[in-house]
Amino acid sequence: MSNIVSLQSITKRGEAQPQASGCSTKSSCGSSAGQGEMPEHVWNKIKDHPCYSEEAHHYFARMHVAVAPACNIQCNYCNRKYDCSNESRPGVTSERMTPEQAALKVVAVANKVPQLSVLGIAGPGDSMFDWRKTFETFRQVEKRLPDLKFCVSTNGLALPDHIDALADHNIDHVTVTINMVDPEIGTLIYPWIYHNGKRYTGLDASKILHERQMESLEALASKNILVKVNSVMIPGVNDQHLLEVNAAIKARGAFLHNVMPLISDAAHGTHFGLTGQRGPSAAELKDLQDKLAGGANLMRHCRQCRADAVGMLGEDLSQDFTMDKIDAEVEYDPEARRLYREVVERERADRQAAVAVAEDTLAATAAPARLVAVATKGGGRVNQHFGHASEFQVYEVDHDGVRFVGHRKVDNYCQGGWGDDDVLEDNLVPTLAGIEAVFVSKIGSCPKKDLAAAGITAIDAYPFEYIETAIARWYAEINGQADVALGSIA
Ligand code: CLF
Ligand code: SF4
Repeated sequence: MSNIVSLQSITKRGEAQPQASGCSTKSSCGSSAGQGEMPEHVWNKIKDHPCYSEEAHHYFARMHVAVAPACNIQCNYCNRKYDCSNESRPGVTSERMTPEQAALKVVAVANKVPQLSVLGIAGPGDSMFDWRKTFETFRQVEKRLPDLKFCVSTNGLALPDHIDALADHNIDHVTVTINMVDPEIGTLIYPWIYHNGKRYTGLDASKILHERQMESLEALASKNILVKVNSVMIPGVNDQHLLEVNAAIKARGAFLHNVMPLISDAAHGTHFGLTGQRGPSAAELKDLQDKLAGGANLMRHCRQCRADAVGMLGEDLSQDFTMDKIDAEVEYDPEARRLYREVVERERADRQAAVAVAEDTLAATAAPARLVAVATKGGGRVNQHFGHASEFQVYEVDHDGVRFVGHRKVDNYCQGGWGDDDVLEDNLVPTLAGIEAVFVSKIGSCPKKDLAAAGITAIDAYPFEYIETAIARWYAEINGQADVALGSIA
């Protein structure tokens, strides 16, 4: 079983052993600056939810249980696959399970992953079309772990029929995938839907889906259930249209808007993959997200999880918790999660103070914005070795502060103890395009030199410091403020 990252290992100075294995800071949706002006009751709902709060995703984990295989629509970007352990994208799962099995699995994960705060049901089909299994799973889990947050993700077609049941089960996080508010555009994304016992195609299908999605948003808002809208950005199909989607969902009370890039590959067997529809580049996605600033709050830290994802958002422990590895007699032990939460509360307060100091210092600079990447295992710190990173978190820094703007997945440079130059040249350098500096806890002299040759500066001078503090120090230094006094390692 993988070595689950503990907060102690995150905060400890010195490199830990390798593992086996969003929101803008200017918005009010749970930024790295914390609660801000957010009402207390909303903050309490999101502060430990890794998807609804960018800050929380440094500390807390989610898990999905794949109990809902049936779906009532066809999306051109979806092909639900089973027994697929090497792909990380929505709809993919290694195994389907019953609600009883799911409850056992949740207990097993909670005992091993103290960061766990949310149980989500995101398919592999549609959680609200397959509502019996979804609600039965929540009923079973609630009896064993009453403090876990529950969350569902749905296409919205069946959702209006289950609003009261969601409220009755205390489910206060619902994600609806909305890719259009113009049914003409919907015809390019949805070939058919199945509604009230009948199959619809073309414009009729898209109109019904659109009306049901809008009805859902209004009904959820009336029950004070927090709604996140996921939209898949499909270049040439709905990319610019997502500005209208953002306005429409904001008007109907959505709390967050998560624009995700289309994942398209012929090998996935999806309609878009087979017809050559491309996904957006990292730059195109960021450009659209920047245009959306000022509308509904944006989530930028989504990792497009599998239907059986387990762990912190940037990691996947799903293969450590397949049913064959779970003891049928497992009992829940709450102690590890309780202790972890105590440590997080202390750590959070410390980090927020450090971020405030960093922001004050940056306010005095007047240099252009820069994009940097950070290797982190969690805790909001620069705490991962360059060679062990399978993703980098991307931040933008200027006089307004340090803002999380996304992530880039990469292949591991370190392969069994050796650096792989081909991975560096063919994967890491192209993936880090546009990034000026990479913050790591440690890096060898060879990759450092090779990155420099590609125009990327590797920074290993701030191991285990808070991300914002490390970036602010570097930025102040390159802009001639070498004597800044920023918060240091806690
Ligand atoms: Fe799962 Fe979705 Fe709940 Fe999160 S995921 S049901 S809100 S607990 Fe999160 Fe995964 Fe992105 Fe979804 S990173 S795909 S946004
Ligand atoms: Fe696939 Fe979800 Fe679309 Fe259904 S709603 S076809 S499960 S992406």
